[in-house]
Amino acid sequence: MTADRYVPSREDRFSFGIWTVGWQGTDVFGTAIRPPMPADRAVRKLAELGAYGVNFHDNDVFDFDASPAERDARIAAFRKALEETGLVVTTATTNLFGHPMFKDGAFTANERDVRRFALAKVMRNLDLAAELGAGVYVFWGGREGAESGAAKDVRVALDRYAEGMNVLSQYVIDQGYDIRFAIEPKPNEPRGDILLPTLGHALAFINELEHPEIVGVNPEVGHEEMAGLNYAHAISQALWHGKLFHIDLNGQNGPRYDQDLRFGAGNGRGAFWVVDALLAGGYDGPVHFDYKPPRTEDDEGVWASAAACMRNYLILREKARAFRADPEVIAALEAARAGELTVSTLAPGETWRDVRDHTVDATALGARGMGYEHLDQLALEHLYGVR
Ligand SMILES: [Mn+2]
Repeated sequence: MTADRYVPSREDRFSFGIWTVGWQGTDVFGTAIRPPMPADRAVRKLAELGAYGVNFHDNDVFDFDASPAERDARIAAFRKALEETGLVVTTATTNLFGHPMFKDGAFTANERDVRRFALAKVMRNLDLAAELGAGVYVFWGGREGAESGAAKDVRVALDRYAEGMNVLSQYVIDQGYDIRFAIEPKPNEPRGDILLPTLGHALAFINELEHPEIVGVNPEVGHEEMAGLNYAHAISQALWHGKLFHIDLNGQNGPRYDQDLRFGAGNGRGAFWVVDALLAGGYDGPVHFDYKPPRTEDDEGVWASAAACMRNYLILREKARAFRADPEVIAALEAARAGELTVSTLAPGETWRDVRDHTVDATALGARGMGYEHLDQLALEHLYGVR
């Protein structure tokens, strides 16, 4: 049976947000269709399926208004499940979007008290994240944005956003925590327009921070594809900047609402190039899934979809490796002069003076095809399973 090749192991470093399998299915048009899932149950089930780690929001583990005793009890149960299963906490984050107080954002809320409380909430969960061994702390600012033009001065809001990130960077440094931050861009939903809407916006913003060295990005497949962008290109650029601290893999069918399909569903061809880009780029963080089991699924369907995320990654990894090893692909890449791109445009020691008067046979260059259709067809045939 070929199926055995796609069974995940801890070495594959697959991780899930607790909120993914724990999503109760509440959406804009309907109420919850699945019961709440305690974080410790999610940990145990994910461990059974072959996952390596988890990511959590503070309020995935305990409620926003939990008493100190309730908070301690829920954290203890979570920690016990981690210890008993050997699953690690790779990543943590803060829920700065669920409570009504965050309706106008957290770090960029017009109301100063909301901003000050948001910083406190993050610091408190950073302590827990450090205690549980998380190496990355994600910032998804889904409520940082606006629906109307006059609601928020974007330049001032970015001042406050940067201020928040700077205060929290200083906190991590002063506490001696071995934690790096990862900003997760998203163009819209829940806000009409979210600040830092794409990977490019986030990378530029990071350069303006006081401690850019500890801040990177956590791009999500669906969030880039909602904006019509190419996720494989996004993560490749993040790797180029040395900023791909974390990834959120899932599935999306083009520009529409955030679908959060299981990885490999939706844009399957895009998913193939995502895995290829991760393998080529040497990404060494957790292979993290941030998806939502659709509302059509019961508990069994939840675990089937979680298992499918990992299985699809392993299938695509095998296909990407086979594609790169295929002698016909290697020949097609050569025919497309793909390797020539690695040769610098100027030779060592040359300056603009050496190319200022460079001449070419423009007609011959213009007439020469690149052979990309043949190359892409080979990729599709690997993906379609006929090679
Ligand atoms: Mn999403």
